[in-house]
Amino acid sequence: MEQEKLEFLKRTTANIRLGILEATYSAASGHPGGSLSIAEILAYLYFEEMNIDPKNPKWEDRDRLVLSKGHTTPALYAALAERGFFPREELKKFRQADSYLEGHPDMKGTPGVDMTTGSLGLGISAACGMALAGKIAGKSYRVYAIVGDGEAEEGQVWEASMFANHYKLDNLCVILDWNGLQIDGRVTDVMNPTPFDKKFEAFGYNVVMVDAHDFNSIESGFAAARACRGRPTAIIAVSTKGKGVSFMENQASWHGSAPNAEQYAQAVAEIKATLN
Ligand SMILES: Cc1ncc(C[n+]2csc(CCOP(=O)(O)OP(=O)(O)O)c2C)c(N)n1
Ligand SMILES: [Mg+2]
Repeated sequence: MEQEKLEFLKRTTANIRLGILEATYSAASGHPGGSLSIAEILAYLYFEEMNIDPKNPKWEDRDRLVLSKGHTTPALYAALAERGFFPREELKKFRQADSYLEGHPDMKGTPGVDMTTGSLGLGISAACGMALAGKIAGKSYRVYAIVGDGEAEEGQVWEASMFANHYKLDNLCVILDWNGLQIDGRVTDVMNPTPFDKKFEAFGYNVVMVDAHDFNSIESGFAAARACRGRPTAIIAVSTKGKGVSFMENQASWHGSAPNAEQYAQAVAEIKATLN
C-alpha cells in the first residue's frame, strides 16, 4: 500500500478511536472494547472499500454495512461522522434522549445506518436477505456484515451461513471480529465456537484470515472477497479487544463500561501520541 494512503488510513483510524472514547465518555456508558477492535476495519470499509455517498445515505445502489454486533455503535458512529454522514459534534450526544445516536443502530433514525441490530445473530441474517435482494434485482452492490466472535455462538449465525451458501451470495462478505473476548470472558471458555476457519469452510465460504490492525492485510482480504465468485466470503479478522488503549486491551471488563475523566484523558493521550 502506498505510504500516503497508509498514513491517511492510520489518521482516520485514530480519529475513529477518539470518537469511540468521546461517545462512551460523554454517555458514561456504551461498549468501547469491541468498538476499538474494529476501528481499522471500519476505516478501510468507509474510506476505501465501500461504494457510498454520504450526501445520499439511502442511495439504492450503495454498498451496505450491517453491524451485526450492534452494541459496538461507538465505532460505527465515529466512522460515519468521520466520513461525513453527520456532524462529529453529535458523538457527544451518544445515548441521550434527544439524540439519533442510540445505543444500538437504528436504520430509521441515523443517517448511514443500513440495518437495525442489537439482538446478536440477527444482523447476519438481514445481510443475507439484502444480498439476495440485490441479486434478484440485478444490482451490483455488495453487503458487508460484521459479526462478533461471541456472537458466533448464536445458532442463527450458522443458519444464515447455510442460506448464504445455498443462494451463492458472492456479493456478501462476513467479517468475523476475532478479538477472543465476549461479555463474560474468553469465548473459548464460555462456549467455544472455534475453529472458525474450518467452520466457515464447512458452511461453504471462501475463507480469508487477516490481521485486523494491519491495513495491507485488510486490503488483501477485501480484494480476495471481491474476486471470489459463486460463494460468500468470510474474513476472519484477528484483533485485540480494546486496541490502542493500554489499560483496555484484552480486558473483558472493558466490554461494556465507559472511561471516567481520568481514564478518558489517558486514553485520548495514548491515541493522540500515535498521530505524531
Ligand atoms: C441475543 C443476545 N443475547 C445477549 C446479548 C447481550 N450481549 C451484548 S454484547 C454481548 C457479547 C458479545 O460478544 P462479542 O460478539 O464477542 O462482541 P465484541 O467482543 O466484539 O464486543 C452480549 C452477550 C445481546 N445483545 N443479544
Ligand atoms: Mg468478542
